[in-house]
Order: sequence, then C-alpha cells, then structure tokens
Amino acid sequence: MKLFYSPGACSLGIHVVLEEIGAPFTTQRISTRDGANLKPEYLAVNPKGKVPALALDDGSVITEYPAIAMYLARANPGAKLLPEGLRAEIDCLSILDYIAGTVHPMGFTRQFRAARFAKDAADEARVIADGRAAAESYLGVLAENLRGPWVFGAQYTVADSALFFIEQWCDRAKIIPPPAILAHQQRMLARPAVQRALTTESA
Ligand SMILES: N[C@@H](CCC(=O)N[C@@H](CS)C(=O)NCC(=O)O)C(=O)O
Repeated sequence: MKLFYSPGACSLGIHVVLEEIGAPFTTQRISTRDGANLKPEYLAVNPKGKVPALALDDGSVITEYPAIAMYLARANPGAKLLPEGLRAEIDCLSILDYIAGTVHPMGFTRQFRAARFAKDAADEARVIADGRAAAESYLGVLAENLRGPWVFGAQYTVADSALFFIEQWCDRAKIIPPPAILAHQQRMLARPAVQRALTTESA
C-alpha cells in the first residue's frame, strides 16, 4: 500500500490508521502548499487532485477519507478499528462522514482557504469568521459524541484518528476546543502510532 499525503492535511488521520494497523506501507508526500496535488503525475493517481489517496498493491486507488478509513478497518479486522456490530459500525461511518463532509470543508477549509469562498479580498475576513463560528459549533457536536476515553468509549477506532486531524487543525486555527476534545487530543498524542505519523510528516 502507498499513502499519498500532504503534511498536516486531513491525510494525517489515515496515516495514523496505517501506523496503528502496522502492515507494511509506503508514503509519498504531495504537498498541497506547493500545488503538487494539481500536477499531472498526481492527477494520474487521483484526478480529484486531493489527498488522501491510498494505492493498493493491485494498482487500484481509493479516494475519499471515509472510504479509505472504512476499507483499512474492514481489511484489517485484527486491528479492531471499528466498533462491533453493524449498528455501531454505521455510527462510526456517520462520524467519519460528519468530519470529512461537514467539519472539514465548512469549518476549516473556509478558514484555511478563504480566498476560494470569498467574493473578493475584502470578503475573506467574513468567510474566515463564518468558518470559525461553524467549526466551534461542530466541535460542540463532536464533544457530545465523544464517550471517552475514545469516541466509542473503551475501544479505539478509526473515528479517533479522524477526530485527531481536526484537533490538530484547532491548534492551527487557534481555536480552543471543548475540554473533552482537548483531553482526547492529548491521549492521541501519547500513542506511538500517532507519534510515528507526525515524525514522518514533519521530516
Ligand atoms: N472529500 C475529500 C476531501 C479531501 C481534501 O479536501 N483534502 C485536502 C487536504 S486536507 C486537499 O487535498 N486539498 C487540496 C486542494 O483542495 O487543492 C476527502 O474526504 O478525502
């Protein structure tokens, strides 16, 4: 397997999942800051021009965060990265989708890439403020869904690594999340798999 990631991007959550599983994988840095995600070589991998993308050993490529996370969890049942039972699994998918489809774009992309959403330069401050307010409200929902110590209680799952990239983005956006989220981030930072992913991405 090969993970295409950009340092500190949402792909960090998938990077953590791969480290948690412990199966062999390689990484390729595609820095969105440098526009590497829009170069023809990468568009040949993922025509959407986004990270993460996961290339499997059979040559196929999976895109979209929830799809990659669910694939990795289901393909590696021994790692126990999904809560048990169909109903709980669907709740996990629901969290992944909320993070990838709502919190990420509506809360944080609006802050980090305001120019994309603004009518003109003068409008950017409004877009950032709207993104910040939305992020704060979404973090409240995520805190309510956090049973502790992990999202699904005693079992660590792929929902935790998704929440982690959002927690790291709170630091970047200078947002102080609810205490339960802050405590979860500290627990994540203590995990060896998280430390390995952060070390690779900061190299
Ligand atoms: N819907 C995609 C979104 C992924 C996404 O937006 N990734 C960002 C990095 S966090 C990206 O690649 N941005 C590059 C760009 O938009 O130019 C997913 O959930 O995987």
